[in-house]
Amino acid sequence: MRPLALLLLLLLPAAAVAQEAIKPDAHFTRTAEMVPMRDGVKLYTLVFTPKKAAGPLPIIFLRTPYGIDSRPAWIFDSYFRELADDGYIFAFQDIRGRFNSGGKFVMTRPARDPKDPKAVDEASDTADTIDWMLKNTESNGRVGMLGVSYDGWLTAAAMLDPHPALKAVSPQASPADMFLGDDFHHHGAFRLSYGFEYVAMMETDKTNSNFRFDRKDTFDWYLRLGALSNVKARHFGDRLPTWNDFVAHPNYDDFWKKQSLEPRLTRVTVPTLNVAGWFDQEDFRGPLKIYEGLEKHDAGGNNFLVVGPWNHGGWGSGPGDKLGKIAFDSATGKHFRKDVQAPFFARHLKDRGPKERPEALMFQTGSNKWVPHAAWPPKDAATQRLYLHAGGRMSFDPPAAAGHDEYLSDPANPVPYRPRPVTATYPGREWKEWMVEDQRFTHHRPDVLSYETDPLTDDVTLAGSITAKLFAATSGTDSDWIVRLIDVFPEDYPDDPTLAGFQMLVSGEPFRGRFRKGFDKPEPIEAGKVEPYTIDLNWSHHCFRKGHRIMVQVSSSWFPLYDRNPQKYVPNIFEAKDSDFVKATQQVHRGGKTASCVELQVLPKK
Ligand code: PG9
Repeated sequence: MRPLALLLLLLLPAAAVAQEAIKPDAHFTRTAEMVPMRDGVKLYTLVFTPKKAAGPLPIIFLRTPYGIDSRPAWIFDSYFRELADDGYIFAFQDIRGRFNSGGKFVMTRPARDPKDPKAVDEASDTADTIDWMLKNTESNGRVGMLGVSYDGWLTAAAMLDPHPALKAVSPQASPADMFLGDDFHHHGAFRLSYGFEYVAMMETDKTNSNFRFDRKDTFDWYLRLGALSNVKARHFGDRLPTWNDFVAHPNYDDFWKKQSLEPRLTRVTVPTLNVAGWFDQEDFRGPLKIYEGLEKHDAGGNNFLVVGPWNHGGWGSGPGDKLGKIAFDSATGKHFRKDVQAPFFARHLKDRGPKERPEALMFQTGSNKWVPHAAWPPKDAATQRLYLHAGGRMSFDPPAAAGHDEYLSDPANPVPYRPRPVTATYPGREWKEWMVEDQRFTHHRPDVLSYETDPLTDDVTLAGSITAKLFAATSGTDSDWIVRLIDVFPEDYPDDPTLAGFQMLVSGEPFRGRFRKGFDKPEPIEAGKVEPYTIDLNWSHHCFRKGHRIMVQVSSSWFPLYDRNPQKYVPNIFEAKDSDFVKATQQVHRGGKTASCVELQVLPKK
């Protein structure tokens, strides 16, 4: 920059340098339409066409169940800012049965029967709307779709059965399978607080309505609620269809299998940018499984993955330089929106910008850097086992002798998943940040086993899957096993003294013991019998720095994130009675033929 220009810039008031806000009414011509679908139902759709468009533009299309009228006010200055600067027609739609649209809402509606010409689903509604937009807007004939979570799932549904004009998609934080992972269950354990509060929000009426708790601490509220059978009796009756489905389908039956995206990931239809956040409290497994499923069919090299240090949708607004107390040393969200998301759509909808992009652009937590990978998981990552030892120790060497540790799991006093008070999910900030809470609040609870390594003498960098292999026994006839992998910061931490000794959650997952032979085959556990349990803790790209310790915590409840296991086998936990909940003595075995461990995919040392 020339010295005079630099001087002028320095003299300008800060506000004048800041980006000019996009005012939807000033920048765009807005039209509101009721767009007819093939079955006659009409969907409320807003179209924003830039007033200063030089020629036909592509369309960016977002569909949502959360109401579109309030979106434009904020989205053009955050999630869509760089796209708006590039120039697109933007279309937003309330899906069937929500807000101003007609028809009936069905939670994550299964794909339609292709043999039934009258059938509709989210892909057909998308296709009918794209048809309408091609006829009613001055577009260049190309459409891109993106969205976070439910909006991401709608994008994925459209991608699996695409309209020919759909040329690029970015499903972001989309659930893939609601029984195995994502919003409603993880490995068969029911996500109580989220499932309850989300269903109340979505199905009480056509708009978003938050459940009114009469206690600030929902930990206490859910504990007083007791057995899940009390939900209908005291609160929902039979009014909320998705709650009725939870009760009617406690196992991985066709109801769940039919709505899973995983069996349908058999071809890459259009260039696909999959996006996930390492600290996503709702849908982390989904986007990874969508990427992994599509990748098996990606001969054309059109399927990509980006994972950043974000909570659910955290890349959509703000700088993304921090989450809770954990700093990331750069504006990761801004970088994603400007240098990844906008160029992806510009390439496929406008033939502009670089053709090449990394197969997997992964933010390495712990070392705080973006790492482009040619394959994910990287080919040189090798499996290493961290074994549980006596005295709360953990090591890459197996123990010399066998033994076990035990604790009493009491459903009347479950382990909280975040420090109390556990405020309601909606609205609230705490839900968005609990995954970066210091895990010391459960360390040394008598019903939580903790194992940790010595301080590491070198960095240990995970790149790929984490799998806990527990050998465990219960005095009950059903049991949950929850495993958390934790990065323990050094006690002397001059980089940020407030993080001295901090226990940072890298990954955590439950496993409902009754499903050890298959999620569709629940079976009682034989009391006292040591059995193997394999718990998938998903992918990670975390660097445990030299001087840190690796910790594992094992427990049998994580409440009210997950419902409590009665610990006595009942055919359907949603119909359990309060009297079915019993204490159980839990054993975790180590060494010998029952050496519990965590398998980690680790990068070779540099
Ligand atoms: N996690 C939410 C969700 C997605 C899909 C189905 C049910 C819930 C969301 O944030 O949209």
